[in-house]
Amino acid sequence: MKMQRTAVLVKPDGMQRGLIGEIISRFERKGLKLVGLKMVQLTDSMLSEWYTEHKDKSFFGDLKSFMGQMPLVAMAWEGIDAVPVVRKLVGTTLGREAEAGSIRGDFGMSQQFNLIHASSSESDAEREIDIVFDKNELFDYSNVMQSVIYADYERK
Ligand code: FUP
Repeated sequence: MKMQRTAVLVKPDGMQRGLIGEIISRFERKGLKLVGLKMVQLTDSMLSEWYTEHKDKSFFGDLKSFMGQMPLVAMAWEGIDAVPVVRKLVGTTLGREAEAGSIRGDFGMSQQFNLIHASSSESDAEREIDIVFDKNELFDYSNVMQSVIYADYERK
């Protein structure tokens, strides 16, 4: 049980399909706290850093041009165990197989066009947040909702 921040991108297909509000709404109603939000067009070098684990894969070039084609909505969300919590809400990579009830499971059919990115580990989250956000674009503030979302002992 650990307070974490995680990075989310609404991908080009999610942007084009008008899913920004739906995605934000799902994280809000879960009880996560929005600590960063911006629109950004990722450059090739930002994407090379972002997808460094896939740099030797055959789909690396395609993935980067897909992701760099237009501005995206980038977010940082905070909560206890936010990294795995957000991954669960997002669902597994391939939309056709993703669990019903998850974002990809409810809205997607594709592998590359899977609507949304969410960090897969705490270290990835730190790296990804750093790629997209300047320090002064990330916020620390108290949100009254947090006191009804977590018990006192969880917030310590
Ligand atoms: P995920 O963590 O679920 O976003 O997925 P991965 O890190 O496994 O893959 C990163 C992105 O590469 C996915 F969004 C989909 C894309 N991808 C392809 O386009 N082709 C492939 O063969 C595998 C992944």
